[in-house]
Amino acid sequence: MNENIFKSICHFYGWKNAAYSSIHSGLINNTWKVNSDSQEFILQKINTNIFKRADFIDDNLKLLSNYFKTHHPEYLFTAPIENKNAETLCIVEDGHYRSFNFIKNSFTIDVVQTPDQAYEAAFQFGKFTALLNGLDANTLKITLPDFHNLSLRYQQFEAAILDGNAERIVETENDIAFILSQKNIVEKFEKFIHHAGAKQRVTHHDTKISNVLFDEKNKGLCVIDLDTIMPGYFLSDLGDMMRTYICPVSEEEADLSKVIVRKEFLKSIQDGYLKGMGDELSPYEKDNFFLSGEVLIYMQAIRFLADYINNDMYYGCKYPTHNLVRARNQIKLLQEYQSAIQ
Ligand code: GN1
Ligand code: MG
Repeated sequence: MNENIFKSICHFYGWKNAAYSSIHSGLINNTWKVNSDSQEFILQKINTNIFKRADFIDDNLKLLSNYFKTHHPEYLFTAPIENKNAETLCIVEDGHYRSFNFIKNSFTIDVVQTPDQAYEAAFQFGKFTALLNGLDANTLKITLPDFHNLSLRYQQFEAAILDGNAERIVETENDIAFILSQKNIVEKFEKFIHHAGAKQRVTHHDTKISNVLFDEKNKGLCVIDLDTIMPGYFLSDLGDMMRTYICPVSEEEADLSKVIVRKEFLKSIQDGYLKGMGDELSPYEKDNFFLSGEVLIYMQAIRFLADYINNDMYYGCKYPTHNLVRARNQIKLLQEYQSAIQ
């Protein structure tokens, strides 16, 4: 980060003697840990190429924070901190920043190693939605329109294979054919969302394991990374947990023989999520429990492959075939998942 920018941020928050170090996590926003007069903070720059309305994120977090304060004051909600003018969004020359108190003795993990961790995380995400069941989800602002709209993602993919990088389209012929062959998942998704038994609730939309804080006893504390909280279906949160907890390696893994499904983790996610959600899910939603993983893994495969074909405009890449590796990883995971839930 540029020193003058950091100075402006310190001025905004009133931080003295502050130093920062980068935290490499997440594909979209930049994150740092800040030490100021022996207090610790998390600082984040919002990627406004993707989140066009940083103010919507800020409004949502205020709404949620107030709701929790009134209805569940014991819940640890990691709202952005205020400066002395009660502002939570710090706008400086190069963009929008916000900061959070660092929760002492908490930690995050990048890969789920034990079924207990999967249980704890699933419980936390279920509990988060359940605690907010008295809040009308439609009062939240839409920070990313159509974020988990699989039909739209599919259409964007169709556009990519028409107009994208021609060489890459040829190179990924087999991957494209596989994605097209699975279009029935889009149909199942459409049927689901139009059914009276499917409900929109306050949904996190990014339930990967690094978005859960754990305490020293390895118990889940709360969920973080709250920018994509919007009205949504349970498919999103449960499905992204399936996508990211059941496999011993992450979406970055290029060795596809390592992309397998650990069935005992499926069970832990199921138990933790249902415990956290209490009586929330309808019988129809429960009947579609495992559709969640199919929809989310498929959507992520589509997004990575479309991004590769579109010359890595969204996710960026650290090496030329990075998004192709990610897409193939997710395609393999989808195949493994489909066999596991048979
Ligand atoms: C992005 O930035 P990060 O890692 O929290 C993406 C998610 C994807 C994820 C894949 C706003 O999340 O939808 O599942 O990458 N977030 C956005 O790693 O596109
Ligand atoms: Mg995120």
